[in-house]
Amino acid sequence: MTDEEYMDLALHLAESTKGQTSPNPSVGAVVVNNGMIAGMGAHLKAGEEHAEVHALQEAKEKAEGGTMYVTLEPCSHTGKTPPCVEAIINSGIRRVIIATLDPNPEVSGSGVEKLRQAGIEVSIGAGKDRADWLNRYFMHFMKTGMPYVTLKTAVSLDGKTATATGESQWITGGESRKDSHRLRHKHDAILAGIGTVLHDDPSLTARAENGGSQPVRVVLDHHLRIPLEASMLQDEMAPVWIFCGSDASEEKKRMLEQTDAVIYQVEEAEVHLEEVLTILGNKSILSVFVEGGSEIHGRFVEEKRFQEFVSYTAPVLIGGRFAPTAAGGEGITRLNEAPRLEVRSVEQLGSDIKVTAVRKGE
Ligand code: AOF
Ligand code: ZN
Repeated sequence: MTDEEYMDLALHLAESTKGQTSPNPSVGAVVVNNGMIAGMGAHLKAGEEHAEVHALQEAKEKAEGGTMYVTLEPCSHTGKTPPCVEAIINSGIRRVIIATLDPNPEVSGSGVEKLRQAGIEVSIGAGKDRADWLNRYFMHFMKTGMPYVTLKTAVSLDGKTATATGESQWITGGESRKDSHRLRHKHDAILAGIGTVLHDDPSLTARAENGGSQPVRVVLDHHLRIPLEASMLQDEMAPVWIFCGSDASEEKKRMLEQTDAVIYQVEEAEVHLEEVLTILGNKSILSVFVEGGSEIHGRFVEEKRFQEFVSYTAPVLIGGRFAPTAAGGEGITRLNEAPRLEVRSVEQLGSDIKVTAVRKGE
């Protein structure tokens, strides 16, 4: 197998753990000696062994003189686990092929430096685009301290998220819905506005076919209008964090706290996105999946506080001046100020079309 093929395998290992390692990145490693795979590993959970350590444990003495393919620069610091570079140096590995550097300020280049100082041949960049894409939430968070925001919408071919009377279930088909459950599992939090909660009573849980992790459910609710009977306050499936403004009722706050919901009350009457995202970042939420509705999406778009947009478009036409579109609110008035995106992928899911696009320069 070629270097590219071994790195491809390491990337596969890493990609398959997406959604379970946060706040750590997803990382895969493969140890090869004399054209044979001696060990493979992936980081499975924050606090547990890193990918390199798993791969070296499997390779044992066969690591000596071998090559390691790893999707992220090996760490050089002692976090919850000891530095991987030491384990690599002690194993006798001679060559390390790294897909991309670790932006964590505790590592960032020093992993490579330590390996080189120990006389190990290091090369960087094979599979970089895929490795950066895979860990885009982690990379963004490490650079900005803010969560990576994905806006998700399900629309008709004419861009409507509901009929003028508010009917929205279901515009897109089963395949799209399954896919969006997989996307929920990959994020640390799902965010919705109170309008959506009052209208749909969504559970906001991730129900992927084979299970998966449950993101925190975040609701923006200036005046604490969420009913105590809301599904998400009853099901105990995942934490519920509610952001409200300064004039929210103390009594309602207490009643909600009895349901185990966590209330974040901000100092102003309105809850601002920047504050919400800052608080979420401080709580180690690296990624937020915004599931609307239209007004909430409008705010994220107007403020340009998002990195990615995922749309599921169904071949149905709704029409109607008052039927909501993917992003409501006031909208952008000048076209030259509209956020421009770059399409990463277009897929057909059943009879729907999924488009994944990222903001330019992100
Ligand atoms: C690696 N291999 O598999 C992972 C790395 O608290 P710790 O010890 O788990 O360290 C977490 C940091 O280590 C994390 O922020 C990131 O910089 C790096 N993750 N590094 O060499 C791995 N998961
Ligand atoms: Zn490590």
